Amino acid sequence: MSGHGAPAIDLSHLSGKGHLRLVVVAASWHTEIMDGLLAGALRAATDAGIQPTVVRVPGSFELPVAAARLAPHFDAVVALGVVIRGGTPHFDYVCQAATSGLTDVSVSSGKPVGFGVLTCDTEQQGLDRAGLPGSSEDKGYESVAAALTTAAVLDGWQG
Ligand code: DLZ
Repeated sequence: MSGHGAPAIDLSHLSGKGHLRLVVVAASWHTEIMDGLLAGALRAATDAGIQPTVVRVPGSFELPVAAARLAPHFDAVVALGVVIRGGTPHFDYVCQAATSGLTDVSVSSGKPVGFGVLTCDTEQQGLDRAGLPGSSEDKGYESVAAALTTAAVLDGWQG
C-alpha cells in the first residue's frame, strides 16, 4: 500500500463544523515519529477550526481501550501510534490488536476513528510518513482530516 491514489485534502468544507468534538489518542513509543504525527494531527484540527482533546497512552496496544472509553463523548476519534517490526512476532500481535480493536470501536460506537497507526518495517519508513521536515507524507494530518470529514458527513444523523 502506498500514498498513491489518496484524495486531495481540503478542509474548507468543515467551516461551520467547529462544534464537532475531536479526541486524539496517541501512543508514546518512538518519540520522534510520534511527535511528528501528533503535530500533524493538531495542525489539521487547527485548519478545521476545531480544538481537540489529546489523551496519551503507553503503546499502540492500549489505543483501542482508550478509544472505546472516549468514543461516546466525542464526534470523532483519531488514534496515533507507531509500531516497528522487531525480531519476534510481537509486531504482528500489536498491529492486529490495534487494527481490529480500533475497527471494532468505530463500528460499535458509530463514530469515525481515524487510523493514524504506522506499521513499519524500519524506523525510516515511520519518519518518511510522520509529517516531519523531509517526510513525504503526513499521516497525522491525514487521519484527522479523514475522521473529521466522516464526522461532518454523519453530523445530524442520530441513531
Ligand atoms: C512492547 C512493545 C513493542 C515491542 N513495540 C512497540 C512498538 O513498536 N510500538 C508501540 O506502540 N508499542 C510497542 N510496544 C508496547 C505495546 O503496545 C504495549 O504498550 C505493551 O505491550 C503493554 O501492554
